[in-house]
Amino acid sequence: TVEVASFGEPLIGIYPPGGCSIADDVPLSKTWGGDTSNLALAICKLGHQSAYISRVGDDGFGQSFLKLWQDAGVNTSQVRVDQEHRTGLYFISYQAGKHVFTYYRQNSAACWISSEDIDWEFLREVKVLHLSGISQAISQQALAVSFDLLKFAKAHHILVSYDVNYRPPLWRPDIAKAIVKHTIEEYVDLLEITDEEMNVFGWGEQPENLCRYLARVPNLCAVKMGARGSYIRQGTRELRIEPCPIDVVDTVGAGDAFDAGVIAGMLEEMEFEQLGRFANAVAAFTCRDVGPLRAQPTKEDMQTFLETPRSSLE
Ligand code: KDG
Repeated sequence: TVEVASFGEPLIGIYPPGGCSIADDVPLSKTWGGDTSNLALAICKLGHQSAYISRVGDDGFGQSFLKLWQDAGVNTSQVRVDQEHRTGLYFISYQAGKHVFTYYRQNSAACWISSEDIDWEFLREVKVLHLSGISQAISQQALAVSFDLLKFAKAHHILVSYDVNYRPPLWRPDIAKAIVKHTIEEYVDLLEITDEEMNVFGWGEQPENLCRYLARVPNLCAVKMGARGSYIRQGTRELRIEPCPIDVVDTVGAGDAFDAGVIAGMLEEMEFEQLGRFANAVAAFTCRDVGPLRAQPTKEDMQTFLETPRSSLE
């Protein structure tokens, strides 16, 4: 049976060599991306079963996504092929040491998702539903589907994992804030957010503040702080996790991998501290190669990584 259903938009990513911009005269490479697709793939690599809920275009990119998911073991029974709209794209530029995304995703196949696409009987069996702010921001249809999914999850005691993943080009800040707040307060059990996003939404930069703000504290709050590590809170327990000592090649997809670590940790009923360290390490491991997928760890990778003494990693 499928343990995790992930809902959102898969995106083909086109990127220049490290440190370059798409404006430079350089050859570009292709990767598969999209936060929730990255998550579904990471869940399988960590030894769990996932399904993806979306639409792809009837084009080479859509076909390559279906093949990618099927080869990795992601259940694609909830992915529809849309005959009229294309698979979305994004370009990655590196500017001043940061990556900047340029989207070609307006009116993409995933924007046209409908609640009628979904086999609700199938969904009843899953343990965790994962989605993000991006899944809600891409279109009115996707937003409506997100709330149908959230309501269904609540009614059937399916755990909801939600990554804020705020992308300013996709929606107006006031609308984003209202929807993200409403989603968190009403539906979310596992919340994943970055310290930057907390700041943008006015919840301060200290992770401790977020939990104070929330009316109904989700079961677990995880704050991703990039090179400063992460923070998790569950009930009255809290933990700051130091960054793992690794050589960072590329951080794209690290946040998605972190979420997969949190979900896998929950499924494996890891103890609070162990779960935090595990998610933090899954994210770090993913930064060791280019793009969101190449360095996603397996369960065995994680065992070795977490058992290796720090000094031999440095
Ligand atoms: O987390 C990585 C994603 O941001 C990337 O794959 C692209 O999903 C993406 C988005 O919409 O920004």
